[in-house]
Amino acid sequence: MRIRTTTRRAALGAGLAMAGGGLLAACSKGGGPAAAPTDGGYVSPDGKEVAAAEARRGTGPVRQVRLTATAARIGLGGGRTVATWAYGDTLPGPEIRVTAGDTLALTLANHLPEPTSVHWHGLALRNDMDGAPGLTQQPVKAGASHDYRFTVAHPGTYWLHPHAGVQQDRGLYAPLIVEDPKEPLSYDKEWVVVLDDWVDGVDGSTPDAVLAELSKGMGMEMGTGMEGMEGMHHGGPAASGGPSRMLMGASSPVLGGDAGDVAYPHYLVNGRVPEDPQTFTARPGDRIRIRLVNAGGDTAFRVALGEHRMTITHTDGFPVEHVQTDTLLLGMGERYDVLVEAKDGVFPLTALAEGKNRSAMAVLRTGGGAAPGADARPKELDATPPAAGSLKADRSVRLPERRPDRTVTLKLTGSMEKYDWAVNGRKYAPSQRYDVRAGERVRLVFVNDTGMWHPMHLHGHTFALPGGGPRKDTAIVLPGKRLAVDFDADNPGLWMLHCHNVYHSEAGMMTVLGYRR
Ligand SMILES: [Cu+2]
Repeated sequence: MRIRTTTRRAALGAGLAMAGGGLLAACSKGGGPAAAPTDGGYVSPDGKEVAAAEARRGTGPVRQVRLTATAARIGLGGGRTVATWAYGDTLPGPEIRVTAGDTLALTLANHLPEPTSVHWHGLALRNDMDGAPGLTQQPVKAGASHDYRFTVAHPGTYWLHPHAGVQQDRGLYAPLIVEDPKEPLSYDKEWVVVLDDWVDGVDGSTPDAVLAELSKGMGMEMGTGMEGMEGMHHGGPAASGGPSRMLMGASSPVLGGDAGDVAYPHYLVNGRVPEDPQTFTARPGDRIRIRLVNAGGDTAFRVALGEHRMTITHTDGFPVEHVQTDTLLLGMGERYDVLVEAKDGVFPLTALAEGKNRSAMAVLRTGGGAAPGADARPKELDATPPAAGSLKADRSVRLPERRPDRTVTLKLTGSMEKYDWAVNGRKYAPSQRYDVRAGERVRLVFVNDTGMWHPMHLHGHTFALPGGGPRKDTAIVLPGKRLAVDFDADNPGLWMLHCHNVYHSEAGMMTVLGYRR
């Protein structure tokens, strides 16, 4: 696959994207609407094609929201507090809830010491509101604010986070729930459950220090025989700040081997450690819709609710044919909605950090009894979670059969040893383009040439897994495997396509789909 490179660079060229403050000083203004180069024959994020696609979505009632990204001291429960960056002073950030068809008008105030943005994970929205600095907008500079305004087309469970460096692995994330004006499910209660792996502000660690440590690669440490030992930490200190967080030997059969790169000190459900969990109360017999979001940086979570079966109703916001399961696996960025019928008692909702032998927990309480311990491991976790590809899209959202007009092959490359994660051997540059044209049926073929799993995420579209499979925006690609997904190119612009392991994407496993004009 050929990569087109623009020959000229606009004010925000390849070298400036996602760079630090020194380079950003070269930008005339932060948060302005125009961003990417318009030469090279590609639809511009603020081009007329993007405006036309937005006009087709219509306009609904305007929902005004203000969000502040700021340094904050956050309690994780159990007396633990951390200095981090968050949306306001809560973790997760404040839930945003709108109805499909609404216009969301959100003003982001950046009180962080560095540039940021908001990306609306999973939304098929207008390209210039997608929040990819250096591609679809200027970075929102420290002290500046930025107005996002767009029509929210599809109901479902989504979330938001920055698309700048490894900021997402701090506390900068929040759920975005889009209600369906014609909701077909009936339920008594709804529980939004956001999962996270936590390192920021613990013993001096930051995600940036973790990235610096990982970026040095395992180098000489390879081949010492340590990689076979479960949960073994790398011996050396981090590049700057905190102890080593490199994880070696974390292994999971359902992830095809190596489970992750980072040994996090905490795993959280709705911002709390399992020793001091959130308790969700309901009555016995209540039907509860649980909306699960994996906001982690480097952790797949295996989730079960003790003594309950779950009925899977949606993944990545889109409905599926209902399937009962004991347990679920969520890669980073993935969402699942399930229905449960609450039994009488007190039950752990456990999120096992897959392959890392640690867990997060919340509690469902419908009756008396002692709360489960922090290390509760419901037996339902022992079941094999269904692969997303085994689910079927609900008929209402099934992608019609059609021969692809274009196939884009994306070889996932790199290794832990060199920490050189990339797509087709090329580290991310904002000038990269994989061409598509509006109106095409496009097939993306992910070929995982690495020894690790990668949750691959496409912005602005919800693709379909093969054989009438579920509609998703984030799909796990196992090591050594190939996954073909199809979508209709109906949302013009420049769209990020990347691994949702925040350390892999930041190392370079990220590229751009560009609509040709
Ligand atoms: Cu990856």
